[in-house]
Amino acid sequence: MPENPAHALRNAAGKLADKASELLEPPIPGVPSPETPPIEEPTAARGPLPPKPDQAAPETRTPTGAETGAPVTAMAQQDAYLTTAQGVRLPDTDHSLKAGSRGPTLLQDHHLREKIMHFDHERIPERVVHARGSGAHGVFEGYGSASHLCRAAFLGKGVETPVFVRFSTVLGSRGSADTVRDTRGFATKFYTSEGTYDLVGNNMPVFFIQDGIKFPDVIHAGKPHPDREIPQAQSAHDSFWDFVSLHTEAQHHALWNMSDRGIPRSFRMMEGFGVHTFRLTGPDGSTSLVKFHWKPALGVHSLTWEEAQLLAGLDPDYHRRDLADAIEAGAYPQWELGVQVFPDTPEQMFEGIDLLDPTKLVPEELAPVQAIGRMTLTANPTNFFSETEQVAFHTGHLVPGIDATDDPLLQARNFSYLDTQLTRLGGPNFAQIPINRPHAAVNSLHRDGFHQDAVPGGVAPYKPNTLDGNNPFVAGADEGAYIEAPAPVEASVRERSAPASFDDHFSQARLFWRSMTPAEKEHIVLAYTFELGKCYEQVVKERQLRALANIDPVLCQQVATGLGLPAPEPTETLAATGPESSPALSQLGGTWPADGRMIGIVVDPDHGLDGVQAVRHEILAAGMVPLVIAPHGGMLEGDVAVQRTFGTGRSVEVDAVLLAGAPAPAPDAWAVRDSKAGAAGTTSVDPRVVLLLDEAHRHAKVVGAWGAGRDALAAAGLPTDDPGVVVGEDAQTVLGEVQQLLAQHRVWERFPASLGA
Ligand code: HDE
Repeated sequence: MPENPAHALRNAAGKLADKASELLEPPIPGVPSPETPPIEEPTAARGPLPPKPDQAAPETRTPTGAETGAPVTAMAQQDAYLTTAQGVRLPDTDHSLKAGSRGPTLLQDHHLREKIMHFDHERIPERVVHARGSGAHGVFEGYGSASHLCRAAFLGKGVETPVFVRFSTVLGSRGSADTVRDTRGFATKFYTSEGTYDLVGNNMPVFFIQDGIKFPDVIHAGKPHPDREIPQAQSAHDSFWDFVSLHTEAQHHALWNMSDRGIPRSFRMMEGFGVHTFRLTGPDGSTSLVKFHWKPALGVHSLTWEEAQLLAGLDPDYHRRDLADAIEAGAYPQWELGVQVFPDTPEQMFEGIDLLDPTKLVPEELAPVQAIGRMTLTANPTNFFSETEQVAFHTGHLVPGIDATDDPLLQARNFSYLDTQLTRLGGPNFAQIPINRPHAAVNSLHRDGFHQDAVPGGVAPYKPNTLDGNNPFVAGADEGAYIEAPAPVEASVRERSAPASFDDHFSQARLFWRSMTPAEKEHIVLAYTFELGKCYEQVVKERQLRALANIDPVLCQQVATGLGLPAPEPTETLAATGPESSPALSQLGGTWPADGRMIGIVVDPDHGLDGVQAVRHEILAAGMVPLVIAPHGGMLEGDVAVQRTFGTGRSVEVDAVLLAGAPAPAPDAWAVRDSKAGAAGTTSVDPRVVLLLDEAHRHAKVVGAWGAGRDALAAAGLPTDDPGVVVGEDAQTVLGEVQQLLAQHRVWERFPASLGA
């Protein structure tokens, strides 16, 4: 694992920590500035502050990919003084130029004009889908295990390739909440030595449609209703369910969205999938078909639906913050890239599954995922707009050895992703924006256009030529040329149709349902009942119930009961192709590292901080983040900073709760001030602590208590012998047990299920 530059730099510079105690432990993530700011406005001129140690920026390459050797700060602000965009120093930026201090503003005020002109044009169109996203820099290291399958250099053993990753939701606008129920985008840009490769995937292995021509339909159905423009960032509305109940090939993906996969705990805890089948070419020219998988080192984990809804209000940036904080704290997220490999046969089928149908997955039990490399995200962007907003992915950004297949959805994507950048990034030169610049030499014959950053030489931007010495030359395979795999195309006629193998819309949805554990099934029932319950039209609900009947009678019956409607009979044979179930589709049953998890510590400063300081150190040392929750803000004994008060904190922000005391109701524990306080005065412990414990328990989180903390448990009525409630004599022992339980993500025994396995 690479050294955490955040910690190294901070300790070396000694700038951040202005207290000796902070030097002894990693800092709490979320620091806004690389220096502790003074209380008064600084007046002595000095240069721009350096980026924060956890941040990286695009490499300083020329628009045509050459290394410049300049520091990344060369692309940021220069000099100590405020200037115009032309570099002219300015004496004042607070007053416009007026005819007298009370007179009208003068048209000649060049600074006012330029400042407001630029501000007026700060926005670019948000992405039509995946508008809400978060990015990070990292590195990919090839294992070499795919080198016989694929000649791409970046998959070679030990080859390290810089990457930029953008995670996203699909439906919401740029400012929408992170924790909505939706598919998540998982797009990776590999800056390889042979040109840029983009793997533009999702956190679900299947898609709503089999042909790209339906994409505007499914997105129009999922986006807010065009008349009132509600609801934002969700599928719980009539038009979405109207569409998917009519267009039943969408049922499999819709079921994934209704599962816990639709509400991830963290971007760091999501799988990624390339969805389509791709064709790889090996060094000997042989080809194979593959599906790409990203496997997270931390396992796949989700929020509960109630947590997701509360967080959408309490911390709409929950996933963005989690990713940035984890990287800042040195808990670098990691994934293994893997492939399922299939023979490249003329029919492009595997075990009866059509590999060109993006509504189908191949169960891992039939084709295991073989690891081919590892990605580690090591740095946050320096500037959101320049990097996360301006990054432009494209399924057609391929490198030698990786090729598209005839999946009709992928074919349409190969048109779309270039097209969209023309309006989003303002022209055809978006590859020259720093975050999009290749790390391989560029010598195209493209010229001019909006935002041309390169200065092309020569007089002959055409081929063949003699005036520029015939440069650039075409390459052969030996010189690294991208050569399409010569895949045969079946003799056929032009027609608007789909193959018969695309007609099966239910068998894999059924496979997914059957592969869920009882707790996961319960969550799916709740999700459908919630979403359909939000629909206005009864016919939409009835039609969707018909689709559920074709997936599973129990699922259909449970949702119908919740909606107060009769459960219809299936119209299709309830058969699953392939295995009865695929255990790999379930999220439960393993143990995983708890890196970057938030541990809430409830303290009672009036009665001493029993073991709190030591436990904070241990949590930080274990790569997790302590969150001290106290009756009031400020610094407590031993320089323990309060991060949340009972008034400002909420259980959903933490993965586990530690009770280091049993604080009495604080002075603000009045319903009129903080309605969370409810009926204050009914317990000896602050009612917000009782609520926090009630919620944490309800969401099957681990709760630990020692010393007086045990009284808080009693006040909340939590039995000490309940699963996942840890009681001990001292903080260390309790933390140890809590950490072990956290490895399963939740205390699943606390979710008894009514549905059988
Ligand atoms: Fe996309 N998709 N998509 N998509 N998609 C975009 O490209 C599109 C599809 C995915 O973080 C857009 O630059 C069409 C499947 C991700 O910047 C746009 C079709 C999958 C991202 C576009 C699909 C995806 C996008 C919007 C059907 C999963 C975010 C802005 C033919 C395998 C990338 C942009 C980022 C973004 C079109 C289907 C994933 C409009 C027409 C299937 C992760 O070009």
